[in-house]
Amino acid sequence: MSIDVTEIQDLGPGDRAAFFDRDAGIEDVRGDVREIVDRVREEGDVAVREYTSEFDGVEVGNLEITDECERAYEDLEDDLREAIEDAAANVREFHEAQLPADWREEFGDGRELGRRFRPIERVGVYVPGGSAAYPSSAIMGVVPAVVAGVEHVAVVTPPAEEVNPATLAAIHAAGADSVYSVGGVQAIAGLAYGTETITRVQKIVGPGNKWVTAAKAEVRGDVEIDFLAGPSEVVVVADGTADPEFVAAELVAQAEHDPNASVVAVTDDEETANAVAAAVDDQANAREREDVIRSALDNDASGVLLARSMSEAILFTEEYAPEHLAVVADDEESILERIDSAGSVFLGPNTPVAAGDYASGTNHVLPTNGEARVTGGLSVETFLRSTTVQRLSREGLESIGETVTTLAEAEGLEAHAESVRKRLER
Ligand code: HSO
Ligand code: ZN
Repeated sequence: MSIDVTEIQDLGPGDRAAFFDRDAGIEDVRGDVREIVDRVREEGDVAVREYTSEFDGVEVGNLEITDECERAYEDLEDDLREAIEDAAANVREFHEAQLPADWREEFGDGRELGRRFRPIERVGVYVPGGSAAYPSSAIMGVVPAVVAGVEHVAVVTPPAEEVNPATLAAIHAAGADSVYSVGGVQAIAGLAYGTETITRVQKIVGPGNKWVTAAKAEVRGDVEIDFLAGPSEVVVVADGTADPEFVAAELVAQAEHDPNASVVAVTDDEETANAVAAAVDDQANAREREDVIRSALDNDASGVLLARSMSEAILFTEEYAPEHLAVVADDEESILERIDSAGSVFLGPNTPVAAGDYASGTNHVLPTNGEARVTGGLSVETFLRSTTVQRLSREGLESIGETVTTLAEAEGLEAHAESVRKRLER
C-alpha cells in the first residue's frame, strides 16, 4: 500500500473537514472520565490506588517517588544523563530568554502605568508513560515552570512494572519538587482536587492520551490548564527545491508517535509530490514502528497534497493550523510571512522537527487539533500571571477626572464618581 498524491482542488467538503476539523476523540470518553474524577475527588488516595490497579495493573507502594527520580538520575548511563543535561540546558536557555521584565512607564499627563509578572505558586506537570514515555516531555513541562520561578512543581507519571529510568532521571534533572507515581485520569483529578498524598495545584500542564486530555477538559474551571494537546501533527510546505527524502523523513518521524498522528506534505511541484509519496513509502518500510506509521499515514488528516500554486499551499496550511510547520523552499521567510497559525515552525533543509522535539531549546508541548489558531505552546508565560500597577500624579487625576466621573454617572455608579471628586476638591 502506498500513499497517494491528492490535488487540493479535488478535495470535497468532507475531505477538507477531515483535514481542518481534526478531533482527538476526547468527547467519546468524557462520561467515563467524569466518574473517575468524581471518585478521586471524594475518596482521595484510596480511589487513586484502585484505579491504578485497574488501569495500569500495578499495586503502587509509595505514591510519592521523588527520591527514586534522584536515584534513577544517579544510576543512569553517562551518555544518556549527559544528553538529558544538554537538552535541558538548551531548553532552559531559550526559556530564560522569554522571561518578561516588570515595567513602569510615564504615559504623559501624569499617568504612571506598568505590568508586573509573578509565577503561579503550585503547578502540576503530566509526564506520559507507557509506550509514549518521553524523558524529553519531562524537560519540556518542568523546565519552563522552574525558569518562571514556580515554587512548587509537582509531576505525575504513570507507574509500570518498570518505569523508564530515563524519564524519572529527566524529571529530576528538570528540577521537579515532588513526583507522584500516578497516571491517567486519576492523576489529573489528584492534582486538581488534592488527595492525602498529592497536594492540589493551581494549574495543570502537559500532554497525554485522550483519557488524560479529556480529564483536563473535565477539571478545567476548578483548576487552570494549558490547552488540550492531542496526537502529533506536522505539515511540511515544500517547493521544487526541497529534497523529497527530507520532506518524507519529517512525515515518517511524526507519524511514528501515534496511529492517530496527522502528517501532511503540501507542494506546488508535481515531481516533488510524487517523489515525497514514494519516499514516505520506502522509509516507512525501514522503520521499526512501521505499523504505527502506516496507521497515521492512513488518517483522513494525512496525505501528500499537490497545490496549483504556493499560494494555494499556504492557504491550505493556514487553515490546517498544524502543531508543527516545516518550510523547505526557496524563500522560506516569505512563505512564513503568510502563515499565522502554527504551534512551532522549522525553516530550511537543516532544521528537522526532531531538533525541536529534543534539544534545540524550543518547547515541544504544542497546540494540536487546530488550537494553534488561538494559542501557542508551553512557555514561561504559561506559568506567570501579570498584574497591572498604576500611580497618578495630581495632574494625572485632574486630566482624566472628568472622563471617569462622566462615565461613572452614566453607569449609575455615583460612589465611583465621588471617590474622584473628593480628591479633586481637596
Ligand atoms: N513531537 C512530539 C514531541 C516528542 N517527540 C517527544 C519526540 N519525543 C510532540 O508532538
Ligand atoms: Zn516528536
